[in-house]
Amino acid sequence: MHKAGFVNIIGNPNVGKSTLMNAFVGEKLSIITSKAQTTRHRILGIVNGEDFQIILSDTPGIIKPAYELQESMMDFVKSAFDDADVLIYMVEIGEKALKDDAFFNKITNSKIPVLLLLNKIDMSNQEFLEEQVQEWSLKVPNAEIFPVSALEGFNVKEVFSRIIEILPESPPFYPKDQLTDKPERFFVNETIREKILMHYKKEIPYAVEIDTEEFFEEENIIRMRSVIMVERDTQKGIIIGHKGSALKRVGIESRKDLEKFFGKQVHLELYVKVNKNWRSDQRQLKRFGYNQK
Ligand SMILES: Nc1nc2c(ncn2[C@@H]2O[C@H](COP(=O)(O)OP(=O)(O)O)[C@@H](O)[C@H]2O)c(=O)[nH]1
Ligand SMILES: [Mg+2]
Repeated sequence: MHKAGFVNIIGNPNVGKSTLMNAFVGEKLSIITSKAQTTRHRILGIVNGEDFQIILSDTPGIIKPAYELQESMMDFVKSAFDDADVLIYMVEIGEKALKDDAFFNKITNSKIPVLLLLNKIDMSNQEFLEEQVQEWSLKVPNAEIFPVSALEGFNVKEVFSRIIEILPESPPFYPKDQLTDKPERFFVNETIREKILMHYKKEIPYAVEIDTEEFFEEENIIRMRSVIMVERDTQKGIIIGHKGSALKRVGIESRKDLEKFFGKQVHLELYVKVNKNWRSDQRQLKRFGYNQK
């Protein structure tokens, strides 16, 4: 008997959704930072076994959209309800509730099995943990609750086993050697964006989109050229930094990560371009892989 299905991870920003997905897949498919809105897309991570295939989706954290890009991000979250066989609703220790009632009601009324993962328990104590489990079991009575630490891998295996139990009988949806639905260039873009989230402040990371124009694999090296797009001239200056030092750091750190990810030497050329208001431009958003409508 072969089991397969879709397991979709949703929750507030910054609760550890991407960390969990990477822990399951065993690869860094989703970038992780301590900032909200690190994840902008719905990313599939496929875990293959002899007699199962789990297709996980990592989604952006749930927010009230303020501009077109964020609306498209929330469409990715909505789509995660449509095809799920299992919903993972992730919350973190001490968190109150989803800020969005509509999403919250969808979870509590879900016909699909819901696993509520109470994450970051490495930062808690037993007493508070028990209190929290109690509280969540009242709030989401249709869920099975698992206290976990996605970062330290605590209880992650148990969740994994439970998912396999619940999954329907089905042939695989993807070839058994496939790890994700995203092309190689996507991971180049995301790696660079992670460094920008890490090293620049305030609105800068939110004004940035990456476009990898060239990805050319030779026998011993992969050559890439990527554009860092910003919305204004002043942002361009900040990205580049004094004598190019800030941009250089982004390049060096990205290249190191990409060499690890692809298992090959990487040559990465970066440049910065102003692209006014790309975040509110439907046509451009589409080109960058947002807007699924
Ligand atoms: N202490 C602790 N931190 C975690 C855990 N899981 C994730 N984090 C941290 O929480 C932050 C947000 O993680 P991320 O996976 O990007 O959250 P997402 O926005 O829900 O995808 C990062 O700084 C992670 O290192 C955990 O189990 N314990
Ligand atoms: Mg994320």
